[in-house]
Amino acid sequence: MGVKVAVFGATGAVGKEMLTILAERLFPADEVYALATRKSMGVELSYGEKTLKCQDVETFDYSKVDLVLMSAGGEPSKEWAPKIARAGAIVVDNSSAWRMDPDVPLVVPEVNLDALDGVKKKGIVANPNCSTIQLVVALKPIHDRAGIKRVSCATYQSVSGAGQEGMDELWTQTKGIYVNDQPTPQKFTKQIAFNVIPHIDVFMEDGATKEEWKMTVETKKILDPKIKLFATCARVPVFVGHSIAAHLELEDELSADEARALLRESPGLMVIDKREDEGYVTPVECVGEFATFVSRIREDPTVENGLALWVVSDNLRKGAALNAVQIAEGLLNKGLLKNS
Ligand code: 2RA
Repeated sequence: MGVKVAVFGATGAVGKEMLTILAERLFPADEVYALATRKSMGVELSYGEKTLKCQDVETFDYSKVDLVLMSAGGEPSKEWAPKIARAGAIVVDNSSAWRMDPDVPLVVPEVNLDALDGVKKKGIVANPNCSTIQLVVALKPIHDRAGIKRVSCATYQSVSGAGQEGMDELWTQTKGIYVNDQPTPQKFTKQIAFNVIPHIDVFMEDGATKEEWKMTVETKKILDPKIKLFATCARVPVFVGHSIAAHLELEDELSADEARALLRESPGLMVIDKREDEGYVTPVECVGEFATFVSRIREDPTVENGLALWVVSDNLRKGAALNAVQIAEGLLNKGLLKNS
């Protein structure tokens, strides 16, 4: 018997991608439900060749599904994930609400798939932050081979990380500048068109933003608590695709050639790295792809065993919806779904 799946927050950018990727990867579902708030009732959404009508998150019977993929923000997740788990379904949540809960596994399948066994505690699995996901996929093989002591990174995050509103703001502002109609920033704190904003999420006591804090604490939970990570996260005028410049300090020496060969054979990664024009990946080329791309692999002579990487991935796919569906595949393969 197939799995019964619901997507909670189906009308959002990530929710729509979850439906698309469930179909693309032929996830063995015999029922898929699109759920959204009352204002979206009846909205039609694509699930492969099928069209689903949105149902109400408030009245849906969660006891009839095995799995709920959630992308609806932290507050709805805090309210609904425990209720849904009590109804017997496993929740894969894309918000930050449960990521640091010690009884909730935080999972990137290429990195710590076996952490899924912890789902039995609360019936909830947390999907990490998009920039964390693509980073740890690239860090994992290097950490296993040469040990990572420290990572310093800068991110260049697309506006779709802030949802449909973020994409709409970039589009409207960009058009507005050409016709001298400068709409005041709404979603972002400053103009995003033709600009870069070194601020994602809220500021914390130590001057870091919560996005930067997430990269540190989530990398420690997923990969290794001993790794020291310092990040600066910026928003850039790109619609989809996050990029990260990562600078690593390793325990053991690893040449750029060795790193390139290692990453080439590692799961979830595609290495595009030639020291010539076009020999690297840019965000526009990663859109719609499953892979996390690695380019500009270089030794860093300014530190002992230094290595630099350029890591690019579709933040709506591997950074959110694809990772959530891969978690669902892992739950199924491990026999952790009630119908698996
Ligand atoms: C962002 N990582 O890019 C955050 C949430 N998706 O805005």
